[in-house]
Amino acid sequence: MRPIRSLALAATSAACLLALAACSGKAPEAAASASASAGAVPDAAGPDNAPNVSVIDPVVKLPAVPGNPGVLYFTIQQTAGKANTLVAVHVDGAGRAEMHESKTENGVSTMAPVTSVEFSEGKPAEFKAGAYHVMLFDLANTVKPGKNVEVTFTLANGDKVSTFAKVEEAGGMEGMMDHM
Ligand SMILES: [Cu+2]
Repeated sequence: MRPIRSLALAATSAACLLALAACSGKAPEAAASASASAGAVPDAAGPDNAPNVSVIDPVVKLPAVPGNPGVLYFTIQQTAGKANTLVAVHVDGAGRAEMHESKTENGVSTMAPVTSVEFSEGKPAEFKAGAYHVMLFDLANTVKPGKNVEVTFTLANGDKVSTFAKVEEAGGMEGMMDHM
């Protein structure tokens, strides 16, 4: 009989693989239907500033294993005006950036892409471990610890916010999984 500990470990890695598969795949139907503003096409030529909106503590966490996706954490907030919806994030040096939401049910962590995240005055959207996060695929090798990369946030109304995120190393195995 196998020790319980190795079984638990096996289960953990299976969940991890499943999560990674979800990351690289297409958005599940459930996630795609969640957004009311999914049909809104941001104006790419819109102004490069969203009034009253700011991004706090943006940080890119590199994957523990090169080639795996990295992750971007930040908080987006506003100080006045109508509620806003974040619909896209661009990170210099990442081939693709996807907004995801992590959930833990019955002790199993999963994540799925989301197309929009709302925030409003007094209700910032927090992108952090175990919650919303931005998954970064195809990271260029110029994205290194200690560097800053430009990050652009696009809102549903076409406004954009640009800032720089500092790049940090992942903390080993836990680092690789902590965005879940
Ligand atoms: Cu993810």
